[in-house]
Amino acid sequence: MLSKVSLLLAVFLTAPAFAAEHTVGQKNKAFTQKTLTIKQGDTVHFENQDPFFHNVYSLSDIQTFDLGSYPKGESRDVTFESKGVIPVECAIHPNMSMEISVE
Ligand SMILES: [Cu+2]
Repeated sequence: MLSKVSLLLAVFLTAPAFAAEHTVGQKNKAFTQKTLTIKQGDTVHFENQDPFFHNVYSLSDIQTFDLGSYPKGESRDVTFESKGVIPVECAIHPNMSMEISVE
């Protein structure tokens, strides 16, 4: 019984205290930040602020994702579960790129 309580406590104590949320815009065919440092478990909202479609994807070994293409005013979310530096790009505009550092 005691060991079960200890295990639960250990899991609780090692979990991130608060998962934060961040917003990165896509504006003038660029991400509004070239780099963003976040904590493991945080969520990033990628918000399209341009009057045309953008995409968000990463081919990183750390976390691969593709949020598809979406228009102005929409945002899509990624929760980053693993530590490392993750390059993020837009498939529609090859010059658009940024990096997310998950600590
Ligand atoms: Cu784009």
